[in-house]
Amino acid sequence: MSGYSRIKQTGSTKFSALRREIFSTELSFLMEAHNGLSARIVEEAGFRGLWASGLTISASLGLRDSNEASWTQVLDVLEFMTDSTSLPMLVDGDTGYGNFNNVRRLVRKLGERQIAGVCIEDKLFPKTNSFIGERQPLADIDEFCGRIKAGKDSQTDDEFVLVARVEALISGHGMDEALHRAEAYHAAGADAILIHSKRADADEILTFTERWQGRCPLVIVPTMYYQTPTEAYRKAGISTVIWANHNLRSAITAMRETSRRIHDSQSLDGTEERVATVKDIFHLVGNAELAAAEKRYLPDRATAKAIVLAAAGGALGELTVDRPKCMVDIRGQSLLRRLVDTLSHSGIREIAVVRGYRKEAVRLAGIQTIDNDRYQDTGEVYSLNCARNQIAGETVVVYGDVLFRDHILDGLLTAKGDIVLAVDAMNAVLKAPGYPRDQVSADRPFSGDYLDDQPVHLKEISADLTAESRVGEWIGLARFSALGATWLAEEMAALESENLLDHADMPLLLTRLAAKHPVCVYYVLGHWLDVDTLPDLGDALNFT
Ligand code: SPV
Ligand code: MG
Repeated sequence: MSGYSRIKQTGSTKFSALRREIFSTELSFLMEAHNGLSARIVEEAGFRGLWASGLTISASLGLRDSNEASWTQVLDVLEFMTDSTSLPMLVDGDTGYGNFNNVRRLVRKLGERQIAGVCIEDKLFPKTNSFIGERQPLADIDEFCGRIKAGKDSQTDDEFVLVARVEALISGHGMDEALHRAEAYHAAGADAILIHSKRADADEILTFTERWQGRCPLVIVPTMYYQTPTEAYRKAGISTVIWANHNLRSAITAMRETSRRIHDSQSLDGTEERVATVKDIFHLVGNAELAAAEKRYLPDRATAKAIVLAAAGGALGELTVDRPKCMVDIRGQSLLRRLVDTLSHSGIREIAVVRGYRKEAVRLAGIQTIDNDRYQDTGEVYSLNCARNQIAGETVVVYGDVLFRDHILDGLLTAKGDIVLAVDAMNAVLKAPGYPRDQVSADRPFSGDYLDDQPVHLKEISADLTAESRVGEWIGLARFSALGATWLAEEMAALESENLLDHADMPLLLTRLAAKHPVCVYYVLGHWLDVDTLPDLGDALNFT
């Protein structure tokens, strides 16, 4: 009985996909969505098209279906929706937000976003929902035909679908007026007619369909006559059914129940198994794609992990009575928190902190803790050995009481070598009285020459080097490649077999490594500090 030609579409754009649904010989279904997430859920359920409902988009913004949201605010929501699915979308364009001129701009902007079609209704701006009140005024037929023509003339794609919605039955103007209007809208260029009804049965819709005689596809919204079997629409030759608001309505029911239960029980018990999992959210928004993209685009060094040595007691008097040095507060943040932030900025997410003294005070989101319960009679290497299960793959080892600028770690992570130590070559440091214990001697001093990129190799770290042999101070930060990490583990095993593990310090360990393997020096000039004394703490306060 259909008079319009039911074209076989072969294109693969969203425009052609919606046109295919509207013009196909089968009954099609468009399911309501009101944001990106619900659009995804509609696609997941197997629907082939979306209805971007004016009522539910407004309601999800906490607004009435009365054009309270501006059309560009709606457009923003539509963009999220279309970006989050591959489905074509028929947009509820209400009255077109004004006259022909507003419709032109709306259709152009939808087309630019690959939004496949719009439905405009023959009422007046600002619109009122069809199910509110009686005898809402209708647009003048010729004026509305102008909106349709302007819309069709503005489409950016030949297959864009413009549906004209006839409100004559809803407004009590009768069947003849509805048919007369539909005919005029079809003649003005509408691709399809949405014939709306608010009766509890489908009688007037089926009568209209019979009298329409298939001049162009018919779209219906059976919200009020929901008990009619779908088969009746199929038999009548209706093109498309819109399930107009049921995702939002089901979400309201579920959210109300959940809020009430949690409010009343002051607990999540009994709720967890009734709601979607957090994992489900990750799945719906496509976290797997992001993880794959990270592998493709982020540098490999993002996988390095860090071991922070923070087991020793502090020597900062009052400040370290109830906590180790790394947890001393510096302008509202502990030293450890600042160190962890610096590590994270360089892409290091897996951070193990070896704690001992006042271990209960070492608490921080994003770290794993490892205990050295013998911290009182063991040294740094023993602590490091407590984390031996973490020493595999690229590993950064750092003292828990140092602070350094991001660029030092970034440079260390990209420096060549399987074991690389950050060494401060500042003259002032070299000449300081009471020169610190981690003095470094190497095969070449810092040259400062732009063209000098020859590797520098560690000879020794010790508290006791001659002024001539010192090239700098190890800042307490070292990087081991996967291979370097195996050398490190081997050397700790060697110390253990020689009964030296308990009391060895990092300078001894690194010096022994340098005797067997290349240990590279990465020179830095200041921009770091360690906190050993109260004056150091004063410096740290200024290190923002
Ligand atoms: C909508 O979903 O916003 C509609 C359909 O326009 S109805 O609410 O039935 O008018
Ligand atoms: Mg609407």
